[in-house]
Amino acid sequence: MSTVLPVAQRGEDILRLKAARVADAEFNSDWLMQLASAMLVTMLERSGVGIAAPQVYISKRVIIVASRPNLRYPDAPEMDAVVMVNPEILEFSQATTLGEEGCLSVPNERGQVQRAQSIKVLYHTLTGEVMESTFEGFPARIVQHEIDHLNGILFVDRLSA
Ligand code: K1U
Ligand code: ZN
Repeated sequence: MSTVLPVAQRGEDILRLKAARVADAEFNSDWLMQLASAMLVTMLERSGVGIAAPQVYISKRVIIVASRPNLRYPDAPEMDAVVMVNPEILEFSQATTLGEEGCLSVPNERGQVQRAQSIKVLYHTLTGEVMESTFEGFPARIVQHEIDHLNGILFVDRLSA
């Protein structure tokens, strides 16, 4: 049983670091499995659609993406949660889209952020398998938001004046 973890809030240094890659020796480890499980429980408890390890005070390149329809994106697909380790965006579409974002680390603030409409992502599973997937629309937005967290960027940094 995983515990709900505290979520780092805007202003805390951990959110501004570039997170470290997960090492080969960490794949399939109890530690990595427990981290992913605790991140999932924390995301669900906060009703989030994504979460990144730095938000739970672990500066490692692990994210979870779990799109579902919501008030802002009623047509968003319902996804099983996907855990991505060491994700890298290989391709950004030229087409961009403006859409509303929120953040578990920036409570009570929402903003319009311009993001690529679709992206191709390479990532590892928890066991180290290499995957390549294309995401469109709201799921692509969540992936970009979460990878920003791994690079110390918050959505508020991307708001146009
Ligand atoms: O990383 C996070 O802080 C989680 C964040 C993910 C996210 C939401 C919206 C756009 C991009 C990334 C959240 O889950 S915020 C809460 C939320 O469920 C939500 C907010 C705005 C629109 C839809 C959902
Ligand atoms: Zn966030």
